[in-house]
Amino acid sequence: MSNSDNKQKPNKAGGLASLTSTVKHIFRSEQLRANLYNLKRANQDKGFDCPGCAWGDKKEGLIQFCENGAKAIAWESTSKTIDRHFFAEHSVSFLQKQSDFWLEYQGRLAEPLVYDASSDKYQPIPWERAFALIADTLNNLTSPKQLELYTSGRASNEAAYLYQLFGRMFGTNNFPDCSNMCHEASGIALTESIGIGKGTVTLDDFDEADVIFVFGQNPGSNHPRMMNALRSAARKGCKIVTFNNLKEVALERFASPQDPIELLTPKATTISHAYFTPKLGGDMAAIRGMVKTIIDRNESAIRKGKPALIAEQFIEQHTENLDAYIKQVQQTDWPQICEQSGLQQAEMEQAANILVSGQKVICTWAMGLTQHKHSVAMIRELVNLQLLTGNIGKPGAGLCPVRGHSNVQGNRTVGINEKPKAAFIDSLNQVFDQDFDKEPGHNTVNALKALASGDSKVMICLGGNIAAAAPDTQFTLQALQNCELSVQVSTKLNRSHVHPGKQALILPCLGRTEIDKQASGEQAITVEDTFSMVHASMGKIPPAADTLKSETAIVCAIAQKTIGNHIVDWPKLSQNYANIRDLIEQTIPGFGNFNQNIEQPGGFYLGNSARELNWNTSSGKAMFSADPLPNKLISEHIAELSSQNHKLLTLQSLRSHDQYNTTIYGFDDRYRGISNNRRVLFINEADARKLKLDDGQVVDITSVWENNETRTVKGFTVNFYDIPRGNVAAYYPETNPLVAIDSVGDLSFTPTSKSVPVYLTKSSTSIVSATL
Ligand SMILES: Nc1nc2c(c(=O)[nH]1)N[C@H]1C(S)=C(S)[C@@H](COP(=O)(O)OP(=O)(O)OC[C@H]3O[C@@H](n4cnc5c(=O)[nH]c(N)nc54)[C@H](O)[C@@H]3O)O[C@H]1N2
Ligand SMILES: Nc1nc2c(c(=O)[nH]1)N[C@H]1C(S)=C(S)[C@@H](COP(=O)(O)OP(=O)(O)OC[C@H]3O[C@@H](n4cnc5c(=O)[nH]c(N)nc54)[C@H](O)[C@@H]3O)O[C@H]1N2
Ligand SMILES: [Mo]
Repeated sequence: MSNSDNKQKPNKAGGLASLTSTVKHIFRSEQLRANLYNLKRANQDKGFDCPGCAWGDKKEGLIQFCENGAKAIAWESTSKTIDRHFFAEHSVSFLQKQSDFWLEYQGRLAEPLVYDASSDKYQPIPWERAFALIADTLNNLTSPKQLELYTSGRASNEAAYLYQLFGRMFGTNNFPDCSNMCHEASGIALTESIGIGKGTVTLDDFDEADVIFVFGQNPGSNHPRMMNALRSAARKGCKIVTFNNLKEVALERFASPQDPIELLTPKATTISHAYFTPKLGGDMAAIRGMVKTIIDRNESAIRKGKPALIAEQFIEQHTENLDAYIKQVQQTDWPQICEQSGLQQAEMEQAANILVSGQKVICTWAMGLTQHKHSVAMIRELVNLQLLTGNIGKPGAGLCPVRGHSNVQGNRTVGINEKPKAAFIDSLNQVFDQDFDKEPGHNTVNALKALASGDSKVMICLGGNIAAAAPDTQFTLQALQNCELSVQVSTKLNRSHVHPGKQALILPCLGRTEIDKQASGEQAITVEDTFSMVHASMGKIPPAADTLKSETAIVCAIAQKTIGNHIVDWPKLSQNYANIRDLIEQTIPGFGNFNQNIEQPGGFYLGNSARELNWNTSSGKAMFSADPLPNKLISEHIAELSSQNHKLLTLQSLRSHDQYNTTIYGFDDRYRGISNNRRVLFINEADARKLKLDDGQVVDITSVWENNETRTVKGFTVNFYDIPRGNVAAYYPETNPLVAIDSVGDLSFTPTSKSVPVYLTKSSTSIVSATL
C-alpha cells in the first residue's frame, strides 16, 4: 500500500458511505439476523440503550441511525465465542504478541477462567471457586486499602452502585475509573464554578440555540447521533462555531443517512459557520481572547450609551469574583493570547462577535479540552465566558461536556467516586447503619502507582481495558503484573487479560444487548445519558453462552462471599434489580419513585441545580475563576532538555473512526482519508520538510519527560495533514506508551493524552503489519 492511497479525505461525512460501512460491520460480526434485530432495538423504548456513546435521544419513535453505534452492537453480539479449548491452545505469552484487534476479534468470552502460571495458560474454573478465590485473597489482605476497584463507564447504575457499596463496606475508597482519564477535569471545573459536575443543557436546548460552540470534539466519529442535532440546528440557521486542532470533515459538512437526498447525492449540510484550528492546549488562550474582545467592546458600547454586551443583571444576581477575573483578562496581552492559541486576533474577535450575536449559546466539549495539564483552568475559562454572557440557566443555552462511555455519568451519580462527597457517605451511613470512610482513595494513576510499589495488592476491573487505556504502557503493565490477584469482568478478550497478576481471573459477563434473566424474571438495568436523563435498558437477544453471568450478579456474589449477608442481602438484590433501585432511591437525591419513573417513555430527568440557577458552591453563587494562562504549554524545563538535540513537537493521541477506545473494529479512518493503517503520524507538511521527512516515510516517535526520561514507539507512517505547525497527531492506544505516568492534569490527575512533547527520528523498523 502506498501512502498516497491514504489521501482520499471525503468532502462530507455521513451519507451512503456511512450506511455501507454499517452493513459491512454487521456482516463481519457473523450474526446477521440478531444484529439487524438489535439495531432496531437500540435506543428504543423497551429496547436496550446503545452501548456506544452517552449522547441522548428523543423518544419519538424514529430509529436513531448511527454507524458507530451499529458497530458497537455488532461487535458485542457476534456469535463467535472462546472457551477452554481456545485457552488450552494459546499460552498467555502467545496472546501477548497479538494485536488489540486480534484479541477482541476472537469472540465473546464464554466461561470463567483462572490463570495457571506453571503452564502460562488460562484454565476453566467453576464460578463458585472463582468467587471463593477472590474472597480468600481479599480477606487475607493486611489492609482493605490494598484493594483497587476499577470501573469502565459501561456498567449499569445497578451494578455500579452495588460495586461501590461493596468496596466501601470492605473498607476502601479506591475507585479508579475511566472518568479519571476522560471528563474528570470537566467535573472538577464545573463543580468549582457552578456547584454541579454535570452539563446544564438538555437535548431540546439544541433546537433552540442561536449559537453552538463545539470545542475539542469529533462527533462525526465519536458521537454520531450528536450530528443529527447539529445538522438540524444548522439548517434552522443556528450558527455553529468549531474549535478543533484538526479540520474534522463531519464538523465541516455532514449528510444525514436518514435524508434520502443527502444519502444518495453529493449534497450535504454545512455544519460549521466558522471553523478555527487552535494549537493543542491553546483553547484557554482562545477563549480568553474572545472574552477580551467582549469586555473591550462592552466598554466602548457603554461609553457610546449603547446596550451592554455582558449580562450585567445575571452577573450581579448570580455570580461572584468578576472583578478579579476582569483584572486577570486585562493583564493577559494579545501577543501572549495569539502565540498560545495559535490564532489571529481577528479570528478570536470573529468568534466573539458570533457569540454575542446570539441570545442563546451552548458550548460543548470533549477530550480536546480535558486531556491537558491545565484542563481544569481551561474549562473554568469556558464557564467564565458563559457566565459573562448569561448563557447558563435559560432554555437554548448552557454548558455541555459530551460524555464518553454510555453510562459513565450514571456511574458517578450512583457513587463510583474515589473522592466521595460527605453528604453521600452520610446518607449511606444512615441507611446501612455504618461509619464509612470519607478519606479520598486512589484515582487511576494513583492506583497504578500503588500496585507498582506493592502498596496495593488486588485489582478488580468491572469492565474496560485498563492495560491499554492507561498511560505509560510499560509502567502500567508492570503494575498490573505486580498484583497478587487481578480480576477482569469482561465481555471480550483484551490486553488486560494477557498481562495477568500473580493470580488472575477472567469473569465473563453479559453485554447490554443480552437478556438478563434472574430468579424474578428478565431484568432491566438503568443508565444516565449526557443530559442527565435516566432510563431503563433491556437486553433482547439470548446470551452468547449459558455460562455467562450479569455484572450485577457477579458483584453480588463477590460481595456475599467476601463480607457476607448480615448488612446487605446480596442475593435478594441480584434476584430482582428493582430492589437495588429502591436502595439507590433511599441514598441518592433525584431518584424518588425510581422504579415507577423508569416506566415513562424516555425515562426521567435527574435535574440540574445550575440550570435552575441554584449554585451549590461555597459562596452560594456561580464563581468566575481568575487563572493566568499557563506560562508555556510545554514546560520550559522539558523544552530545554531536548532543544539542544531535537525539535520538539506536541502530540495529541486520538480515536480513529474504526475504534471504540481500546476496541479496534478495523484499520480505516475514513473521514481522515486513512485506510488499512493505524500506525499513522499526522504532521504539517512544512514541519515534515524541515525535518527532512517525506510523506509515507516511517518514523519513530520519542516523548520527553523530566529527568531526561524518554519513551519511544516505533514504525509510524508520516502522513502530511492539515494540522497546525508544531502539532502532530496519532492514534490511541498505540501512543499510550509515550505518556509518562506523572504527566497529569493539575487537580484532575488525567493523563495529558492531548499534549505529549515528542520528537521524531527516521525509523529502522519496517511498517508493522496493520491487519493481524
Ligand atoms: N465510535 C466511538 N465513539 C466513542 C468513542 C470511541 O472510541 N469510538 N469513545 C467514547 C469516549 S470514552 C469518549 S471520552 C468520547 C471521545 O470523544 P472525542 O473527544 O471526540 O475523542 P478524541 O478522538 O479523543 O478526539 C478529540 C478531538 O479533539 C480535537 N483536539 C485534540 N486536542 C485539542 C485541543 O487542544 N484543542 C482543540 N480545540 N481540539 C483538540 C481532536 O482533533 C479531535 O477532533 O467518545 C466516546 N464515543
Ligand atoms: N492516550 C490516550 N489514552 C486514553 C484516551 C485518549 O484519548 N488517549 N482516552 C481515555 C478515555 S476518554 C477513556 S474513557 C478510557 C477508556 O478506558 P476503558 O473504559 O477501560 O476502555 P475500553 O476500551 O472502553 O474497554 C473495552 C473493554 O471493555 C469490555 N467490555 C465491553 N463491554 C462490556 C460490558 O458490557 N461489560 C463489561 N464488564 N465489560 C465490557 C471489553 O472486554 C472490552 O475489551 O481510555 C482513556 N485513555
Ligand atoms: Mo472517555
